[in-house]
Amino acid sequence: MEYRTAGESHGPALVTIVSGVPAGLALSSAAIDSDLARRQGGYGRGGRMQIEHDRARILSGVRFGRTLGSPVALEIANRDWENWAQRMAQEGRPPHDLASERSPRPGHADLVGALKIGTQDCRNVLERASARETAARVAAGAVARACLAAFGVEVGSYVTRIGDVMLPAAEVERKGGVFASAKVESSPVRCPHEETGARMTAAIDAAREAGESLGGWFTVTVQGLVPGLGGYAEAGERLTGRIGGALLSIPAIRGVEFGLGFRAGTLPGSQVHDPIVYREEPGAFGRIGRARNNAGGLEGGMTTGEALVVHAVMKPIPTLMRPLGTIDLETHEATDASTERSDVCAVPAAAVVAEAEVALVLAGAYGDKFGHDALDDALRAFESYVARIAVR
Ligand code: EPS
Repeated sequence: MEYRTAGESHGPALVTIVSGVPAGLALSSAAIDSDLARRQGGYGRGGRMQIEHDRARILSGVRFGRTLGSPVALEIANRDWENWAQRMAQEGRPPHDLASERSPRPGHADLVGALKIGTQDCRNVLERASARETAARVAAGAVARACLAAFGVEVGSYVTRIGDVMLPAAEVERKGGVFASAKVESSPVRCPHEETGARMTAAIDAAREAGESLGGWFTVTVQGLVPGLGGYAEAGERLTGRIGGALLSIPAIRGVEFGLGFRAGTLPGSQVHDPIVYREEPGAFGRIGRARNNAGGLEGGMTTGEALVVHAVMKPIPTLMRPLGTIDLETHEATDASTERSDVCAVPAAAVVAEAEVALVLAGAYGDKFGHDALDDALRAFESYVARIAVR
């Protein structure tokens, strides 16, 4: 499933067009809105989230509650637009002094973007580079999530680290890397371990107090994936690359690991690869399974039938209330980086965005294997495939 987005952070709206959506999928704006609300949550968000109440308006591709097989266009209005109508006007001249827009923030797209497009007004860059755009990605991802649900697939996420506060590895191992969604959704930082979550919120408070920002780590899990999605024969089919690339396209994401991750490079092969077993009790896709899931659900660029477990690291938000040094792009004098309203920590929100990105890749992989045209046809092809691999 492919998507594009458009829209500035303080423009009238964000839009997305999702293509590759099969016909016959039940889709309502309510399903999309619940994901948008999850993205808006999370302890450490800034004042903007008090203003916005993100809702998707379906503009195309749906009739009588079902998709038509045509592109699905979605619009999310920016409520804050009315406060920015002058500064973001599409006509006329800038009404204000641009000095405050000429101090690029280290870590944001401001400086390199301004050089790239030939402007000293960093707002021309930052309005689009802002992670506000990820609301549109989440809306697109909700369409993919609905499609995956038809194949019995469930996508979730949880936060494992904020700054120096970390979810104990023993907790993760105890749960096999997958937590009940109720535990996660009720945590203000999407951390399934209450005591660690409380320490994370305290770390965010301390960072806010110090004019700092914090990054962290999160994990996306996907359960119910049929073995054999993706492909080993062509570089572009490999889900490892497609999921990795999708996650790294999210602003501020700096690294991705699957399953055992970087530790796989520190252990001998016998401790890394997952023994193949023939189970007494058949699972959803037959008796062939794995004794463990160090691979994180991918082997040879394809799903193994085990849960997909993918980790990512987010760097701290670049807008600092005690700003780093920068230069004025016109005078070249040293100055402080601009300080506009922002988040202290957006790791919980980034985890929801990552769910959307992973869902889009996987819904596309189901379409590639079972057909993109009509959901019913794809489900029939899926059932016939499942019946074949189950008896082998
Ligand atoms: C965001 C909206 C933004 C920021 C944040 C994410 O709103 P505003 O800039 O109006 O305060 O809260 O943007 C960034 C972290 C960033 O680096 O650009 C959102 O909707 O997620």
